[in-house]
Amino acid sequence: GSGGGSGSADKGSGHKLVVGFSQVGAESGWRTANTKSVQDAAKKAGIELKFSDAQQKQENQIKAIRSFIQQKVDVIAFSPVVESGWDTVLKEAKDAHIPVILTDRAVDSKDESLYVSFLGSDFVEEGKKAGDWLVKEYAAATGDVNVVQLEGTTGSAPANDRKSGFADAVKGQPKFKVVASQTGDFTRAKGKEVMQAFLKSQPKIDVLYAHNDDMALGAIQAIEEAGKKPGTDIKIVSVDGVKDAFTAMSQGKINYDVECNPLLGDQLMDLAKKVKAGESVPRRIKTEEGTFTPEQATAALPNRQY
Ligand code: GYE
Repeated sequence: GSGGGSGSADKGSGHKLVVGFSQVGAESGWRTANTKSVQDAAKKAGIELKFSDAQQKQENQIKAIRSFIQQKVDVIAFSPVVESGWDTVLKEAKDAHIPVILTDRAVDSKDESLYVSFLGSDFVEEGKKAGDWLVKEYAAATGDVNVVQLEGTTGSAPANDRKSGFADAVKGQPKFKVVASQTGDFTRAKGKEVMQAFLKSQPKIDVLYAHNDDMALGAIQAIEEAGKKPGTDIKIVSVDGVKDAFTAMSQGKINYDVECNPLLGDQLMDLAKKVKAGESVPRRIKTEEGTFTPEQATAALPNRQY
């Protein structure tokens, strides 16, 4: 400001780092926690965040990225709703010399020069953990174990990878039968709706594998409304580890939860600063995460942040 000097941490350039961030949407508890983490971290780091919510639509993300390019932001960060179809817009960012950081979800672009780093979970690993639990849980079972799967957003990295990781873990064991598999778009409402349809069309469901907690929570409502006991009549394995799921676990309604950490904000802002300063950054930064049994979830519940 005039006469006062900046006195801030902007390293004498007088220019605050500007990051354009295109978020997927607000489809789940995980997403809400992720958005808050990114916004809080930007504030803390003294970074100006231009935030845009794509409402789960790729076309909105492409528009947002183009607008960030026009505004000449320093760095673009985004969580791609689906994996495919990004090359053109990422090339535009590259031509404008604006570095792009992928956060949370990946793209399938062959050209690795289109982004500098990818910060997020290993979704294949998460799917494997869910499948490993199933294999152990039913180690003694001799008959068929009928599984229904609620998939995440069609074409998204977590839906693709959680499906394939799970399939890998159970392959070679023909007793595990995925009898129905459909997208619930990572939302509670859709999770409930699709589970209702599964309950009508499937005479015997032993296990529900949900690609995220919100769909599992929606499915729990459908199961209860059908007069069945979630966690007992139908066992449930899910992914994320949000507070509402931990509450359901403490009530015996979810049997196992694979953690996916949404608190990526600080690492993302750190990356943005380094990229802008011309420092080299790792191409891939994986989030560390665990798994929760009902006992572990119940113990973690009082301190769970999201
Ligand atoms: O698991 C789900 C959200 O991309 C990891 O997106 C994220 C997923 C998360 O809607 O709840």
